[in-house]
Amino acid sequence: MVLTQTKNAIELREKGYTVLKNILNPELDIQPVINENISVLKKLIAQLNSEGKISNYYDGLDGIDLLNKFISDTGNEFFDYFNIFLNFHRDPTENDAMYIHPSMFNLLRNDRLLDSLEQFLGPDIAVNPLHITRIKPPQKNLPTDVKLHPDGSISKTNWHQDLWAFEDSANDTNVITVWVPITEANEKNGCLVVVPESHKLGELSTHCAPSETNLGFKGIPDQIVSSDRVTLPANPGDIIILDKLIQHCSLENKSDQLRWSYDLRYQSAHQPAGQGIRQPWLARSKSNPDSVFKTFEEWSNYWSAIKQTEYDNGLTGWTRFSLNDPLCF
Ligand SMILES: O=C(O)CCC(=O)C(=O)O
Repeated sequence: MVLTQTKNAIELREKGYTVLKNILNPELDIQPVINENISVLKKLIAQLNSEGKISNYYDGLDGIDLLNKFISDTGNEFFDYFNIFLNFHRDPTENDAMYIHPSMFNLLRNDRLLDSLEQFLGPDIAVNPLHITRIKPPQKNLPTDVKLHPDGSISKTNWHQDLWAFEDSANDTNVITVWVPITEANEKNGCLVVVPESHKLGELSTHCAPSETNLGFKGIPDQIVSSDRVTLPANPGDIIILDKLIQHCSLENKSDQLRWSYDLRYQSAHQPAGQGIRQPWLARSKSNPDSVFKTFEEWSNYWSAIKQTEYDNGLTGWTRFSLNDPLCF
């Protein structure tokens, strides 16, 4: 398939990233996601109090302030309730939480978003199941263990290339990261940083695994990342597209505000997702419109089936660490 050679498509190919301004409508597309997360959070707070797991009703706090305080207090303990990723770092259990709610399904197949992605992927667009929530309170408010071992979900994200999180089968898949800010992201509160053109090396750099002495996601050692680094501030409504091989990270949140984003992944349809048994699902198809997920129930059932299969069969991780690299010790 020949893709349109737009300015952004050329920039993505040449630099490994491109920023698209004002794609989403903050009121129509983003506010519903915020509202829904807050209502999920309020129910969770009531539930955790009734189960005796926390003893704080957060009276007097609402909206993003409530989310900020809750994540600051609880760290990653209950983060999965907000995560659009089903964690595979441990044996799956029946109780594993994930954020499966209608506003997220609506965001994933938002027409304004998909229209803007056709220039990179063509008219048949599938959602790759590797999508992640980042809700990052000010670093100074985080629990000490998170400060010491950033995990990327609620604290800074270390250097990495996204292909690291895919199986070999996806090496040739046309998959892109679509980074969607829910709150403003800037240099103070922890925006993305990229090394332009680092995708052109065409291969994975050393990625260090967490160890007993150094927990959390370690990624590419800072000393082998080029100093030619570009920060990418973004506003709600903008999206940032990343090549699967570009080296990138995010800065620490040194502000007093919450920094919140989603990194979604989309791919050309009918190519391997590289995510174990998790298959891509069609968000848009001009050639086969009947096979597109149209309802929230389809998406919810898709994740229930994945969860059940992984629960029944167990899981092996597929991230690609350079286990014996001396830089990692
Ligand atoms: O938002 C972040 O902290 C990191 C996002 C990221 O690594 C990605 O989009 O691949």
